[in-house]
Amino acid sequence: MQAKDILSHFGLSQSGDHVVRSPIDGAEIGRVSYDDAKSVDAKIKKSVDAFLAWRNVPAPRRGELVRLFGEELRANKEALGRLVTLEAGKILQEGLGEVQEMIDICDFAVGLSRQLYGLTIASERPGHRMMETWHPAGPVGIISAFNFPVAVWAWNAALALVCGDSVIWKPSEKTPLTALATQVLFERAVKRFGDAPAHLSRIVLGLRDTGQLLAKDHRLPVISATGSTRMGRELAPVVAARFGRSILELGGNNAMIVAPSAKLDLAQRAITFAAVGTAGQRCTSLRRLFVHETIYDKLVSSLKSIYSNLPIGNPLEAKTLVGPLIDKGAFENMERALSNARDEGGQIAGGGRVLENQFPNAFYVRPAIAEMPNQTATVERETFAPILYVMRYSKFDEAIARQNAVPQGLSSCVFTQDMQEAEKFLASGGSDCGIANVNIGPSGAEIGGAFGGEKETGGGRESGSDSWKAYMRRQTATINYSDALPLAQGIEFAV
Ligand code: UN1
Repeated sequence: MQAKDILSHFGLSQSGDHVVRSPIDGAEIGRVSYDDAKSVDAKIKKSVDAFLAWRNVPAPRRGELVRLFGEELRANKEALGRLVTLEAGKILQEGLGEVQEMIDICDFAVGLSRQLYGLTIASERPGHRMMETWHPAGPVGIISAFNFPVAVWAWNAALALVCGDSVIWKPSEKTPLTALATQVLFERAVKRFGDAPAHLSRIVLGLRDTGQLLAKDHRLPVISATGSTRMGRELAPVVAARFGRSILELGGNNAMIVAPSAKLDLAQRAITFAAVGTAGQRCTSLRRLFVHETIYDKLVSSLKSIYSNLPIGNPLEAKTLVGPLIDKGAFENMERALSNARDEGGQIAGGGRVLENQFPNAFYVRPAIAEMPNQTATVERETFAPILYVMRYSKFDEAIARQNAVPQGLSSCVFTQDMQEAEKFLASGGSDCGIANVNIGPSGAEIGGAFGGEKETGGGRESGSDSWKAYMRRQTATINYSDALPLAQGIEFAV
């Protein structure tokens, strides 16, 4: 199925002033029109109206809408997964996996719609009862990135919808078509549901300034934004200035420690998937590898041989494991990082553009391994490309300290069979990241856990566990069923 067929499968028009190009070959795959401040304002107004009606629908009934949406996703997994591949350039297996991640979060949210539990709290006063109730927060603004063009929206939207919120989505300007296709599936679910308010989910298209319009708007009490740390730094103060709540999922600089006892065959596979999968363009991609000095040569030489045989090419072809970078800017960033790493004493294997003749308007690269003398300034920065910085270590505690010594704090992992090391890694003095794994790579998290990280990663949590609480407002209620009016803290106030 070509882009044209997929777009007509979703009934999407192909007109508009802005051309959308596939990173696979640089060809035009669609056109869209951008919103302006006036249309964004009108859409936010409609989101507010939708919220006011939706918040009164019982939560399990709201779950039914998300269940129907999950059914639409199941029925269209292949088409939407392919569109993800065409528009974002990730291999088809990962495009399909992304849609599966949407389906999974829908299932999770349906269950959650019957479990929005609050606490009952013991009151210190006689004849009183205290309780905590979670109420819908309001319309939620969702700003998403190109690399997970639909799954990350779904993490937010599926939870927000069962929590009684409406959603308004600004997808990356690099991937608007997958967003529009998702919206079509959502509208089908709304139709089958019957009596949901109109405009429960809206899309606004545009560049950074469109995201800023959402960030600024006091009618959106929650803004969930995924992207670079630079983006978060611009956006968070704008939301904070109006006392809005941000859920931030920003840059990562994820590490793996490989200890002497590690099962190297598993570690190698985990490293390769995490470092070169999605062409190194996941926020959870593996970027830093700390290898114990006794196994360093063995592991690094086998990684180099795996890297030299990686199938790089068209992500729609089944044998491909590494697709293109998203655009020229991404390629230039990779080149710059490699040249800086070289200047800092790094030994680089791989890197550079490939398949230039076959795809002159696309940017395929050979993933790179950069053996670094230490954790230099370049290693401390997140470069959204398949570069793996490798360093040796001698003491486990020192490896943990170096892992933590970067500004970002998203994902981390250790490969070890030594229980003491594994437990140390997970203990309070261990990894400082939001995600810490043992004998699993840093990427490819399941939806059931809370997803996000600390420090420059932004501190937000999305997806599983109790992340849903960020989409609701908490109300503490105290009820007096006595005939007296005792004051808390024993205060006497006779009138
Ligand atoms: C992202 O790159 O923004 O854990 C999200 C993972 C995926 C999500 C990544 N489930 O790698």
